[in-house]
Amino acid sequence: MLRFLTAGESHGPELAVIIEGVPAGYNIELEAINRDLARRQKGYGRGGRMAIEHDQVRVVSGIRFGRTFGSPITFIIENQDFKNWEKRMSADPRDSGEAKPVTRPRPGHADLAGVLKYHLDDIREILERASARETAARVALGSFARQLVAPFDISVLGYVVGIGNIEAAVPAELTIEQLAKVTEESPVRVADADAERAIIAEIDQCKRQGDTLGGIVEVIADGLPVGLGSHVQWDRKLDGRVAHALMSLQAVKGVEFGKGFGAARVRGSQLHDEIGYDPVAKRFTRHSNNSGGTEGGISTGEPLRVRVAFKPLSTLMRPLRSADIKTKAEAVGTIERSDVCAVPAAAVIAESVVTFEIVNAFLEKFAGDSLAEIARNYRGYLEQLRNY
Ligand code: EPS
Repeated sequence: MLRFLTAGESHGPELAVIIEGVPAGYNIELEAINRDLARRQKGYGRGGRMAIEHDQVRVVSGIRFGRTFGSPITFIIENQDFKNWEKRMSADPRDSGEAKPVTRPRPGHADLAGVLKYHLDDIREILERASARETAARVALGSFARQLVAPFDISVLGYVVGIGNIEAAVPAELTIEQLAKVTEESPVRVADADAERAIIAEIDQCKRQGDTLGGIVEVIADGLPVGLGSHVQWDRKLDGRVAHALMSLQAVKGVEFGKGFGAARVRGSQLHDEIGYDPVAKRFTRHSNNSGGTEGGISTGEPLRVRVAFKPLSTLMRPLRSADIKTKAEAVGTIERSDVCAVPAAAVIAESVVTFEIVNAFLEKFAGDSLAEIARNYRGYLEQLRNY
């Protein structure tokens, strides 16, 4: 199984991700990772920072001549903005007088809980790491992980199904490839032109009013074999692992699979996905996918479908009431440069973390130290299913 850690502050010199447990023998296309990093930087409603950054991975370990060989992989992503922050984010104690401390916590951000917990007197030491800048490292990770299942025809896509109170329709007839193409062309990653116009107008209005917007993202994973994850232990359940990964993203407030909260409002007879058998394909089939692709924490072989709710960003240009951490006087939250709406980027980020969890469950099931061994285990399992 893969393990990873990210490191880096939003205005520090670079972000890093170390990935351990990587099998040998995979050709890795760094340009594909850079393409996903560029997708994360797009989206209507972002602030000035994205014009400064040009996220690209630099490999410092684990890839030789374009191929993995079992060693831990380290990717570095440079923060171009660091040159504007060198003194204020310096590791050198002699620069400590260079930065005015941030003392007015923003409601909704990690600011206040963070300084109290870590006993700090400058909110910057919390906000730098709490920042969603960290998600660039997670997208590099997810995009790398995607390449580990590319030989097995698994595809994962994240897109937007609503921003604020505007819902975007998802045409049912579209294949996942078509949906990917349509949403990639949309500045707000939706597949509904009317909703796109309304969302852009809403973002513009929010910007004028110094406010922010959240939204809902859907991630679909197609091509999963039945049997990823397990019912036998709490921390092996696939949906639990995916939910944990999604809840760990900045600004996430809710996660639901398939019918999700709606499942609680209908009768069992209206919900559960009835079972059939296709003798030609020699596989069990389902008449619906209300479960969202898992039963008992195990993939059913139907597409995994999960929705994620992102709250509106907590940095407001017309700030909310707060209290200064130094003087304890009434104040308003600090104004930092920020985005009005980052939900289109969040779709790429959610796609990345779901990809990572699926790949990890895949590598757990078909474990091997090399691509050749994993492919053999995968083919053998498919054969076993056909002969069941
Ligand atoms: C963020 C605030 C903004 C965003 C940032 C997340 O940063 P800055 O204050 O430098 O403008 O741009 O997002 C990114 C840097 C990114 O790469 O997505 C925050 O407070 O979370």
